[in-house]
Amino acid sequence: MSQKRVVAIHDISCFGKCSLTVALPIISACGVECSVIPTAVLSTHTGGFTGYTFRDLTDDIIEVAAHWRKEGLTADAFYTGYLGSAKQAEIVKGTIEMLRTEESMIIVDPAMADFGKLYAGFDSDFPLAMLSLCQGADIIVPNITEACLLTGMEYKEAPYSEEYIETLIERTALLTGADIVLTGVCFDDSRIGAAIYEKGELRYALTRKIPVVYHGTGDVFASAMTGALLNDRSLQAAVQIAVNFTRECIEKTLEENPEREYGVNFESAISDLFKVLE
Ligand code: PXL
Repeated sequence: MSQKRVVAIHDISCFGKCSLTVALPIISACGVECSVIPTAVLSTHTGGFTGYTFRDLTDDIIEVAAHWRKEGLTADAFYTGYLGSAKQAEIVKGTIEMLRTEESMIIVDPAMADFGKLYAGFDSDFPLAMLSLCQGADIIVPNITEACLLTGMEYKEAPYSEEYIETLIERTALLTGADIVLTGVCFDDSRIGAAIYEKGELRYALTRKIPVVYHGTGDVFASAMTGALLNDRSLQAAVQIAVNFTRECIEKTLEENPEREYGVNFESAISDLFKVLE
């Protein structure tokens, strides 16, 4: 079997582990080639830092895609994350349509918000552009806030009722036509994880809850899930692998107690991810 390839389309945050600096090592550790299309370069991520630089790379995306097309380069999966603007989301949608094959899997993490709020720097028109990108995806990986922004449903804080999660995930599925992996699902103080809505069926992949919040865990989760999917795991199995791996990264971080703005210590857990997929 030939090696699989993912094209990861995210920003580079030069400091603070998230987006491409997380997707590249994690997908590589899964034995999958990770080509990249950087969407922007920031000096740090935007959560917990102020005064960060932001260089938009929208024009480069168009040139990279044009060159790849000429060379006939494609991939088994396209995996998008943080995008710099509504216009860029539209261009990324066109780029994927141009480069994909019929078999390519499209995974969209609509990384734009958390804790009930859009990330700094996004305008209120951004969720609509992200919705359009999600509508071309096979699988989307929103957190609760992002699913609320996509559907217009009211954001609530955890713990959730099963009814709230079911309604939110069903509406997200109906609106996007994609399979949904909803993260940050938690019904009580002891467990947390993801809800999976696949071909009309709802399931859960939960683990024990560590009562801390770290930046970048959404990217760790979605990257591990992508790596597991390209290792031919079912969606349910890939999500459970990613849930367990994310919890392990949080545990390693907590043990060493570094500054939370820097992201989680996925490096200490990555060999376990590798072993699970062997
Ligand atoms: O982890 C998502 C993410 C990615 N990239 C940048 C971010 C964030 C979240 O805040 O700021 C630049």
